[in-house]
Amino acid sequence: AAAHRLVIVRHGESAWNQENRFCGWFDADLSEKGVEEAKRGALAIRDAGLKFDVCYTSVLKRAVKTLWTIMEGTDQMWLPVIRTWRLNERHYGGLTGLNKAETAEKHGEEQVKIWRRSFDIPPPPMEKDHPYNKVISESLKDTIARALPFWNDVIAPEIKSGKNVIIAAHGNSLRGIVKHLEGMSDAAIMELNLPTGIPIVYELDANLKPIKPMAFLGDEETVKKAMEAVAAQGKAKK
Ligand code: DG2
Repeated sequence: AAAHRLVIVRHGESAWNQENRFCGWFDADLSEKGVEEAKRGALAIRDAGLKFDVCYTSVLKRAVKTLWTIMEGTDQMWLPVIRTWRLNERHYGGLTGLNKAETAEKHGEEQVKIWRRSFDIPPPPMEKDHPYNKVISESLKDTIARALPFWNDVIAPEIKSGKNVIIAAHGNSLRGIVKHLEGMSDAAIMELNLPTGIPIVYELDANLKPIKPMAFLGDEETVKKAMEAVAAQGKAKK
């Protein structure tokens, strides 16, 4: 039997997910569809009867609002919420703001897949005159390096002490946590896309190793469609 349970959820669709633009640390809001996705996620958690003791999220509003929506929809508005930049999306550097399909047309789908999904290759750095000028960019590896200390020092001890935890964060910050939990290889993580707004439940043993594959909360059709949509983002428009 599972010793612990963990729920992770990628925020609902953001305005920039909708426009298919690399977002990273840009503080895009949820789109209308994203708000609906978050509400649907909340209902799935409510229907599964899941209760929490503490919530973790990033300092980006698409994740924070998704968490609020879940807290409201499950009648757990009283829960403590801890926000940290360590759970932020990975910084997309010079790609920030660019359209993903146009970038694939310009640089090729293979290159865009490497930028989006590879483990240790960061996107190009921002130019001095980049509209979102902060000269940083992070690979998934860099993202894990700053997210994992928070997991190890704060979240894991809480789970081990018996608390029910939910984390509302981002495609790539959560891919980092999933890679760590499941001990996935650098190659395997490349193929993993997380859908927006669909809660994922992990059953963990006493050492926080998953005893089963991740389980999506929601109807099968919704889950399948969402995963296909994320995978299609880096394909050039035909
Ligand atoms: C997306 C992920 O992050 O993009 O930064 O554009 O999860 O905050 O919407 P999120 C972004 P991909 O790695 O899927 O291109």
